[in-house]
Amino acid sequence: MDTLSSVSATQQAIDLEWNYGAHNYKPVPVVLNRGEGIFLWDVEGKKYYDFLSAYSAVSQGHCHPRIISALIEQAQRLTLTSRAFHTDQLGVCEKFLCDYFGYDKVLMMNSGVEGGETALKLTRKWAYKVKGIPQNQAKTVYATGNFWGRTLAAISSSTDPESTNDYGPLLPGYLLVPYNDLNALETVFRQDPHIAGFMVEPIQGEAGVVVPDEGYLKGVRELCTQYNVLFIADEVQTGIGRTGKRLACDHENVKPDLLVLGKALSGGTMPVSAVLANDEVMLTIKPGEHGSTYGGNPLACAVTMAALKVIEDEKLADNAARMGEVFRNRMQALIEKESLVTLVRGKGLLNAIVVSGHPAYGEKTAWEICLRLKDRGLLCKPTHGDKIRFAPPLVITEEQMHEACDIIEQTILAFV
Ligand code: IF1
Repeated sequence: MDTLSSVSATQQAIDLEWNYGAHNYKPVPVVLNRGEGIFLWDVEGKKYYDFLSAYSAVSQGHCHPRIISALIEQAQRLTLTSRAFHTDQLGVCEKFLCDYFGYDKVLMMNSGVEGGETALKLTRKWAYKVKGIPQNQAKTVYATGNFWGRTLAAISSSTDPESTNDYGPLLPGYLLVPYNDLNALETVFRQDPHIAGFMVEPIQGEAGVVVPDEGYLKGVRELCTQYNVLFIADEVQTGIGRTGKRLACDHENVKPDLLVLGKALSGGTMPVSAVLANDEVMLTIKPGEHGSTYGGNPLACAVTMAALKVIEDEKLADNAARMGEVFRNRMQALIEKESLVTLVRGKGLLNAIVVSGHPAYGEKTAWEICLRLKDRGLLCKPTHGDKIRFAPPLVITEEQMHEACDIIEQTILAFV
């Protein structure tokens, strides 16, 4: 056994995780201990561009001063009471969210998947109490390639064996249609009168930043209205400025019946999620029929309001739109240099490149590229084999974007 002094701080930390933590992740081998804005530092003091933003949860930048001061101020006063009692923060935050996104009411939860589960439960309640679907016959539709979390309800709609293998039996009452296919969606709506809702990501994140055709979201809205099916937009990853608009649905001016938010809702401080809907849907859940110990806690409310004010005051959606253009243009130039990059796609600062397999690395090429990017000071992670997602905090400047793209370009062109 090496003495601790001969093992780097990085390796020590990695060994501790390996020896005492579940092996449910394969992280990039870097150990981080500080974040500020778009930058992260590791335990060896090395600085990195963060091009993952904790999967779009740190859109306002690491440790944003306004959000952190809201966190500290509230944490020194009151953090949690449970919903057994009222607090001075919840109603203020609920009104803020409803005014900001334009809905009658909001139900606050914690993780993004709890937001999805809450939307599913609201949809079932609405199915039986409003639409009049017979008890236990309500169905919800999802798109192939969907990802909305790791609970059994979430993986029950998954088409990724890695998410579902050995976790059966899965939840019944689910139907799948191909993503970005309005004909398939209408067919299933027409064939089955017991459909209560269609939950869909406006851009599929985990599937590799799959952007649907222009008009897809508008078509979903029209079909859901026509067939009296709730349009549930999972904007946990695409929402809150990430795609260059307040919500990804805003690119087509469509308003979902249920809006699911998470991640950047709290600016990367703590898990906060929310489902927004109008009264016909939201009031189908009565007292005692749903909830969570930490749901809508005063600390979550304080950071949520600060996090959204930062998005608005710093015009981060507009910046995401502009910096996303810069990024995609730089990647397009790489494609034209006949490099390993075969495709770039995305909206705002939710982008991905597709890389061809290098003879020496095959399907591990994307992973190897990420390791070399790390060595050159940029952190990102592949998704589904040959795609690398690039999603920096929305506060990135044009100069920083070019610096980061220089690193990506040098790494790709030097990849032999
Ligand atoms: C992990 C993926 C991204 C999400 C959408 C709901 C949730 C997520 C569109 C649930 C969460 C996270 C989960 C996280 C990695 C990350 C992820 F790679 F897993 F798929 F972003 F694409 N809807 N996505 O993307 O939110 O319960 O996690 O708060 O599981 O490692 P959550």
